[in-house]
Amino acid sequence: MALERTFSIIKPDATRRNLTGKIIAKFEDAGLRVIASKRIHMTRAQAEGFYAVHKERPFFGELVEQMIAEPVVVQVLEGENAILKNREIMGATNPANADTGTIRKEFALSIGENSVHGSDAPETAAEEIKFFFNDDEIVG
Ligand code: DAT
Ligand code: MG
Repeated sequence: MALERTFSIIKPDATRRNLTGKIIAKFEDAGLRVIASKRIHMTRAQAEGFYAVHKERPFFGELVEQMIAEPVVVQVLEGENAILKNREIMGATNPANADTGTIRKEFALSIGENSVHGSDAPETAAEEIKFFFNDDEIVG
């Protein structure tokens, strides 16, 4: 399979606890390369736009509040089968269901404060990368 790109966010619950390096190490150890990275404090409009697919869900308000509470680190990860591989490294959405060794098992506080976001499919990966990065910020 050719190299693939996916989009990742290290969420506020993780940046607040200074876990950025430990999380990036998990990506790198699994063979994913960080080819774009920046620390930003998301605006409410950005968080609402990014998570628009969830806007009818009961947890939407809480999700937006959590995403804008502290800075985040947005990244593009590249590697073989990067989208699926990243989802495996992240673990299940609810940390109670996440496998041993995954980021969410080790670090997540709850289903909402679950430390990382990762794209779920090629189409969403492309959209999410574009949402936060210009082409010249990505150095593959
Ligand atoms: P994932 O982040 O694993 O792709 P998702 O796309 O279903 O999960 O949901 C996006 C985020 O919304 C998730 O990371 C945390 C939050 N969320 C999802 N389900 C939730 C729930 N039942 N209660 C609170 N927050 C939830
Ligand atoms: Mg999702």
